[in-house]
Amino acid sequence: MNNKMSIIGVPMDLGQSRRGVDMGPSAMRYAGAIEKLQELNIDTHDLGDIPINRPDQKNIDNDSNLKNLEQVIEANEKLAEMVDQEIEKGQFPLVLGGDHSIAIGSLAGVSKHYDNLGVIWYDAHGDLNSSETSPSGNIHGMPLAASLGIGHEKLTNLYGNAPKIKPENIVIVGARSLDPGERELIRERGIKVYTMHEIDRMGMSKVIEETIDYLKDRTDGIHLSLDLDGLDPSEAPGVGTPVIGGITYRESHLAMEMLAEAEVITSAEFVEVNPILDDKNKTATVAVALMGSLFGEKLK
Ligand code: 6HN
Ligand code: MN
Ligand code: MN
Ligand code: MN
Repeated sequence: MNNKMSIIGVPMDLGQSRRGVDMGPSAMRYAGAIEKLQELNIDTHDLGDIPINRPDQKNIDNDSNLKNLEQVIEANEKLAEMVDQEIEKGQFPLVLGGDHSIAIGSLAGVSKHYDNLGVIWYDAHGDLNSSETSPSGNIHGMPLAASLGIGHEKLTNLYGNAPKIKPENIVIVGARSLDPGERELIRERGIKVYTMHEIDRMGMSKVIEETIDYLKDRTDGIHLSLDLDGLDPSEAPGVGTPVIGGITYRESHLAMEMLAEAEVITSAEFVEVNPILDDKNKTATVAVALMGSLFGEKLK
């Protein structure tokens, strides 16, 4: 793996409705993210947090029903540019969220450097809604769709023309809460999904083995987008949209170790850590432990 890493914090909570997820980057730094990476002899540069402009008041786009659209776009443009620049300099970008709407910016920046970017979407949700299908108007439920070129034009064409990624280059792991519009899209576009049912039946080991086999030949880089709500809320309670019956910490640890061994991940983000909803920073601590596994703790 690339041994030079740039950490970019995105204290964003405008892509959903629960306050506190803007403190995710601080919570993960407090839990020792930077020290963990340095212990692994990774040359780590913490670039700090991207400034987020808050709207003065409740802010719902008249035409599309999207919440805080302008602010989410502005922050994601900054993030995309930073991610793009860091990769250009030869750095591995590690983005700390913030709600999952920031994946729009991460993927827009990363995709500048790949013709066939692969994406592992580790999440209880598909995040495949558009303004038409969204039950909430929350942009954090839309980043994967936006990156595919589906949804509001200002989100799909953010920092470069749509689409940023191809449906056949995506693998969703951990899904257990999919809205009707998301299910339709998954069927229509043939997106590969390992739901909790498959994880239960096959075991995480086989799921990740297949994921790597599937993505390895067809892609030229793989972005890991890890939403902490992919894990079970008993082990990662500090998330805004928990769903019971999730992935265990051990399964996640194994998944990260297998990805480390295969040396396939070229960029990553850890999102949806909300310390206000957490139990003694447990979720940020889990996130940092998983970073350790992903970046080769066992291999050193
Ligand atoms: N996340 N599918 C729901 C929605 O509002 O669109 C939940 C989305 C959750 C998004 O956890 O990143
Ligand atoms: Mn998500
Ligand atoms: Mn989620
Ligand atoms: Mn281990």
